[in-house]
Amino acid sequence: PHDASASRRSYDVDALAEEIVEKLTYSIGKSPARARKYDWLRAVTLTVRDRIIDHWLEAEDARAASGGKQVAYLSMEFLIGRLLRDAINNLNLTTQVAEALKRYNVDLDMIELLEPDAALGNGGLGRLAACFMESMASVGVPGFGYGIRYVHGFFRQEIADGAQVELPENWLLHGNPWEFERRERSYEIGFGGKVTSVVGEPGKPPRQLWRPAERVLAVAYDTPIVGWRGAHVNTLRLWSAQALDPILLDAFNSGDHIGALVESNKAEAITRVLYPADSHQAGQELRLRQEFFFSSASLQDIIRRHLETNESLSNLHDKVSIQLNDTHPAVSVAELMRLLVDVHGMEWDEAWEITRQTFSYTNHTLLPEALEHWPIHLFERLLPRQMQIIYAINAAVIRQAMESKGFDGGRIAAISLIDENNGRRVRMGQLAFVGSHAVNGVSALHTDLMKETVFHALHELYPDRIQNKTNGVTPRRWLMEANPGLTSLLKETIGEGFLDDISKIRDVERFATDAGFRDRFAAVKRENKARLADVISERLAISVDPDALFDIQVKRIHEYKRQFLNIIEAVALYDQIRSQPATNWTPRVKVFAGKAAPSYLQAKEIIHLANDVARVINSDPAVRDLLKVVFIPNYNVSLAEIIMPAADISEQISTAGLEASGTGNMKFALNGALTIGTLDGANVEMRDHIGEENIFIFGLTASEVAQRRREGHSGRSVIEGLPLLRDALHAISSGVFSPDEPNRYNGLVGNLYNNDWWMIAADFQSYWDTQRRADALWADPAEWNRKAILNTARMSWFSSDRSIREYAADIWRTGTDA
Ligand code: 26Y
Repeated sequence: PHDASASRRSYDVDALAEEIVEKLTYSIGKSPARARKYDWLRAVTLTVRDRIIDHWLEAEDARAASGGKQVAYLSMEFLIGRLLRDAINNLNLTTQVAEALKRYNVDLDMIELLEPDAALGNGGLGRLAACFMESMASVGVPGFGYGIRYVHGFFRQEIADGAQVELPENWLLHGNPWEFERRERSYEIGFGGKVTSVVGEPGKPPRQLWRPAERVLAVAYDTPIVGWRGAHVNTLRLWSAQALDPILLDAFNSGDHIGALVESNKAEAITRVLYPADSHQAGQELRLRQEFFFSSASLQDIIRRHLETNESLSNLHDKVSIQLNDTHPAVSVAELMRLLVDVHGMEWDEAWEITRQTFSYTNHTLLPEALEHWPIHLFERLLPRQMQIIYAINAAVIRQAMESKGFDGGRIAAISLIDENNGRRVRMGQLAFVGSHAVNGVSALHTDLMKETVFHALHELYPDRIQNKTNGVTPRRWLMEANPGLTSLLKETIGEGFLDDISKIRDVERFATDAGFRDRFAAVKRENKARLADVISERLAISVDPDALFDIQVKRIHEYKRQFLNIIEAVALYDQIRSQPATNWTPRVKVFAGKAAPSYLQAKEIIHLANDVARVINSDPAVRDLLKVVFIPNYNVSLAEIIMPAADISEQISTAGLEASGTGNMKFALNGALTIGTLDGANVEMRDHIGEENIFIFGLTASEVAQRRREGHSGRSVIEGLPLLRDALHAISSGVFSPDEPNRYNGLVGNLYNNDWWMIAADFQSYWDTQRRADALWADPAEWNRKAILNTARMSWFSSDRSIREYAADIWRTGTDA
């Protein structure tokens, strides 16, 4: 491993202390005596940043000199969270910075908490992009992340009278010390207008020229991403939209003061706010503008950088690999073709070959409602030349399918880039697929299902294109930084090797039967639970007992993730505790957190129900603290860092076949929680690694779900045969938890009777039984802790370092350090 001392700036405490005050004085203009805590945060950030910059510039030089291949990771979302602790940890500076600050009576932990959470993403997909950026820098894959610099990230959630309220998020309010504006990296992005044919050289086809009606400027903001031990620094380049003319002076001078600003407002609207939906395509024009804006800017930047050191674009695919994070940047396929053919004069066939060799595409969902498709008329109006190119690609693909594989009728319709059934739409999944040399799913099960469902026909046409790349999470943020207690215990027990090579964490397996170690492991967990209990007490004024079983479900709220199933189980348990007070119930705290898309009404009802149920159960003296239900508002990366280490049970209970992978499941298990889950997404592979005796699996499998749906399953007969479930549902729908509006949950409950699309009724008994098995295990702490330790010991494969090495070897064909 590289050593951070290669840096020009000193790492010793005296130097750090001196420099922090220097920043305070000359960059912020405050004396230590007058500095407020935010000033200290800024001063520390700038001091740490300098140490990253040294490595950053070295990495840039090395990269330019080597002329090696780079990765461009294109993603609409980067859910990075706070950066200071991550940077300090990866530079191995934690003790020194804390020590330096102590000289001024400033507490590093307190300062770190002041940093705003960069929430430029919705959930799993955005957080995965952030873990991947960190892992690329840690394993030595030279790469750029390309995305959007949203002024407002994911909304802040408050709960008022039990219901979700969305408030604007403002992470840039106090400025962002991590970013560098790069005015020289600006590109024009067009929208609308016309395409004209220009007669070319003799013997050559006419060239198409796009004359956009509107143009905006994309300006780059760079954030350095430092890897473990400072070995590498990569760049996260986020684009901000600006008007070419900040003000229309003619309009202003003639008295139209508002009109003078219309264009700049319209331009800047593109990067103003993150769309908060992760499961339903809204189909709005602004979203398509965002997608094209950052795709085109990134491609123009990639081309410009390429031409700085290469003579032509004919070797582009040897020098850069572009990963499309879902279909959000899929318009890039058409835009790269336009740039190569129209702007740089390349022949179509060569351009197509280079395009396909350059792109690869990751699919993150099979849910039909989340697949992107754009109405032709909208696409054509906004991106007329790209639409022509898509038609041309489509014609070529269809011709090839007919000639080489004899496709006709249904299979042509299935592979077509144009959906003819729903008012003619461009299918972004098909575009990304045909424009890529590799297409991947994010868990083994998900990849298999991709081949069988959405991409069945395309898989038949291109049988070698789909491959699996199971997700992972970075152990730096999700173990070392989130769980310093466990990290110290591991260091003392198995040495420090696992910090550089997480697979060595397996060495702790042999301590699972060591009673002394088990007690220390349990003590760390208890401390982490006490920390979460403090947060719950501060934010909600609810007291929970750190010795109770902490049963936690945190993730976006969605019907398929089945928070409803979990809540019904809580209600049934409540019912049982009341009716059988003499039973030896396991004290449990059920914790929920997560945001609903603002327009997703059922998801919002589920949040409301969780809060209603919590209020009633927590205030019922008959429960005697045997059950508490807590909904913690405003789930984000920083809250997750507190929650993951504090769980005894991790709820991963999606309807089988619908959760592409999950990554929260990995964070929990790495921190020693036992999973209760379905055979869905990466849970399947987690079971294989952890051992089926150390994970609680329940419920229908993906193929059983598909079968039930084919048979027209409905919940009614199931519910009527299960009094426990029936009574719980009756309580919910009769207003026990919503006396102010007794019918509030009629719709939610009615859906289970009439349809049960998400198999909540179908899986209830199995879920209930499995929870009671967990209760029984809890009664044997030695055994529980043994299994928890085995979870931590056996999760290393789910490191994003492993995922990135697989991408690098099989898709990008770039090197890594190790
Ligand atoms: C098109 C728009 C509505 C949209 C926006 C965001 C559609 C989807 C998304 C985000 C999807 C997402 O976060 N998917 C999750 O990706 C994770 C990383 O691969 C998976 O672990 C997780 O199972 C999947 O739901």
